[in-house]
Amino acid sequence: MSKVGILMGSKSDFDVVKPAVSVLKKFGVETEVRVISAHRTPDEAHEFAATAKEKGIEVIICAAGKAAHLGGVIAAFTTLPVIGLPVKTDMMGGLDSLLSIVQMPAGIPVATVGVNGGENAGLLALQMLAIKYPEIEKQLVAYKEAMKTKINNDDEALQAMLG
Ligand code: RP5
Repeated sequence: MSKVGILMGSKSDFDVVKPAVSVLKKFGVETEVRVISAHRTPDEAHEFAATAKEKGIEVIICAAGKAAHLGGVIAAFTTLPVIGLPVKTDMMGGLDSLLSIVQMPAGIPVATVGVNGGENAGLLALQMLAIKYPEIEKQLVAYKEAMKTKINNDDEALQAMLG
């Protein structure tokens, strides 16, 4: 059974994290969801990253806001893929979080989704897992097919409305 670690720098990030947890659960992937901060609980961040692989975690999502160093710090201590999820902030609309996460120095990549992009963080983790798990790949194909149907139906309805 595949497993994804989902970390957030503060409990206040949880609303942004929820869609990632939901989509992973929907696809039958186990999650370990934790509040761990790069700055406030650095020892726990190190411990989590250093032991994630032996606990069966295959991808780690890190949500953080402001000076959002969680993803980078976790990526420093593991070879597992890390997905950064920037959290929207009052002061700068999340641009601070986005740049803190995406602008990693060469050698420590953090795959970064958009500001408050919780669902995409979950889906990207699923796409990574799908390389190894055919049952996840199958569900992703169905997910994309459903999306396509919805957009085509919306387009048809719009054409009908506009005459
Ligand atoms: C970051 O600071 C957290 O990821 C959060 O987005 C932000 C604010 O944290 P709180 O002050 O709400 O705990 O570390």
